[in-house]
Amino acid sequence: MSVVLHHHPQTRAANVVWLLEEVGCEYTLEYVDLKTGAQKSDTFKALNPMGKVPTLLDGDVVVAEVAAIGMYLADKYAAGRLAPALDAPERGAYLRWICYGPSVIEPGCMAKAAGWDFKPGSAGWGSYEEMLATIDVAVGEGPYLLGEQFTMADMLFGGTIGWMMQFGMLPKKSAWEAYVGRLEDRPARKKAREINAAIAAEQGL
Ligand SMILES: N[C@@H](CCC(=O)N[C@@H](CS)C(=O)NCC(=O)O)C(=O)O
Repeated sequence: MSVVLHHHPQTRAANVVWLLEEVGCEYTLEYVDLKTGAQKSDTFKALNPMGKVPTLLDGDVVVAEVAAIGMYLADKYAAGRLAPALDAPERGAYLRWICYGPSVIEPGCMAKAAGWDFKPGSAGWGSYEEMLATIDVAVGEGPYLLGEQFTMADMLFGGTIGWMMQFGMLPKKSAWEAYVGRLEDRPARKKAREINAAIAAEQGL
């Protein structure tokens, strides 16, 4: 088995277990003990100099950053099913919403929560209010970001807004909760939760 996810069940890596379950490739999980600082060891930093999980290995290929891991897995193991074809018109929206999570929602929510002083016109994540309006457009009528087709973009974008609503960094709008609820109901999502919970229990977390 060549796919190995360097993982901790109480981090962003937990979401990657869901991505792997949806993609359906074989994989193993390698527990990274954040408490002992294993993520900052020389061995781990040789894979990911940021010293962060998730970090995924597929044979000799190393992929870090949740969004990159999701795009990689969908293109390699679920092309046409979880990722639109390279020449499909849906590819534009697909890539846009995948990038929107880490490049706008995450820093935008962090800036708001931490009370950062910045110029929205100069910061890549812009104003919080415009971000909320854009999330409204993305979620739209649903059921998924691309309409009827569930894709990797839903796991990445939906995972991010679900997490942010849970931690009070985004408002709990009913349309957004209904969208995230549809994602939570997916069997692969439920299986990933069980896997993460079992590892957390095993590790005494
Ligand atoms: N931008 C990264 C963020 C990864 C990240 O922040 N991971 C955290 C856990 S959620 C981590 O490994 N923290 C341990 C540390 O920095 O020491 C991604 O999207 O994968």
